[in-house]
Amino acid sequence: MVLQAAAWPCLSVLAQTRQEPGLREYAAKAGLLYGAAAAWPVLRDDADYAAAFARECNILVPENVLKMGPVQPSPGVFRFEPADFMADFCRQHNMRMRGHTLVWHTQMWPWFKTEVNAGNAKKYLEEHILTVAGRYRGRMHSWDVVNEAVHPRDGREDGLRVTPWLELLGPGYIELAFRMAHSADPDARLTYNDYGLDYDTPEQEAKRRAVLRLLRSLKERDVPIHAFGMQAHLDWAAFRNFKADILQAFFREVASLGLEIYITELDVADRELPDDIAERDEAIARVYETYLTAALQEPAVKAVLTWGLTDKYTWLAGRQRRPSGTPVRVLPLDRDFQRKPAWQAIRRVFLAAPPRKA
Ligand code: 9MR
Repeated sequence: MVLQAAAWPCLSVLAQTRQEPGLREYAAKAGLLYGAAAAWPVLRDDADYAAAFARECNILVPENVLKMGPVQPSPGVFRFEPADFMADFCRQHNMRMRGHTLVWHTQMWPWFKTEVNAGNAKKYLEEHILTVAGRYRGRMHSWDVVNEAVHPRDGREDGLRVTPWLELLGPGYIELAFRMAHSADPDARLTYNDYGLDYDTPEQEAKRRAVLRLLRSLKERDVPIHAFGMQAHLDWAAFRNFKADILQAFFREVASLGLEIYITELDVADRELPDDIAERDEAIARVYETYLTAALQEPAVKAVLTWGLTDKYTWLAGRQRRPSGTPVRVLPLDRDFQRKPAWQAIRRVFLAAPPRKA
């Protein structure tokens, strides 16, 4: 029988799958979870994308659909269909799910400014958390309860970011959110998640200190918090400021508080790299490998998630557009779902990682 040309791409994906297990298997062997942020409605509508998730990931996090605005577009009206779809997808493909995120100052309720005030903010926040975390009770591996609440540049002594929540409820909104999330889903590992903590610069050092101070104060008050989420949005050019021992010392301090650590939003911006694809892919892969090798020396690191799986769908396409206009190449799979040097780099790191208990 002569195969039609159109059948070949399909066969090559099949061959690739047969030959080489997905990252989820390499991660599992090391006692780790590997996964990625999933876009909606792409996961429902793009079968190749869905197949790539099933093949590569044993944990998935919705990129946007569980944030405050998307999930509660009007007061008391919740839109769960996209996240429900993802939860079913996870169950079908034997993967865990993370929730992102119950409290953030971005992608807020569109009705926030007209409805919420100092008198009702606590009630709205509590109801939101109880409803959203309650919906997935028992089904979430972990929840980003509060996202990006630290920002020393805002000038507060405690390093907290000045957000509408802080202004309406004071710094106690963080503790309140964790307590509500715990009562809504006692099995989920409750996580504080933040960015801008990767490099050896004075600004990031100040932020690391402020994050540690927040985590310590939550633990001291017996707040139910179980993990710290290190977003790890990296950038090839900025990576010259990376020092493995600084990262490891920070992780040691976080772990000494009894917290697990998840790498939650890893990607590597390629804006300042030349267009040549082989050169660019190698440079990006080196950043993945260097960063993850350092991170996984810390036994408290239990999960690695990239912020997207394929260059076809990544927030960096809009946010870090390349000067020449060529498409970004920042994630483990290319736009045709083929594995890139970054994928190989992650595989090597998982193979070499000191084994840990899952
Ligand atoms: O990837 C997300 C993008 O689609 C949204 O437009 C954006 C809104 O601010 O949020 C992006 O995800 C962010 C995540 O929720 C929190 N950490 C930073 C991520 C990248 O901006």
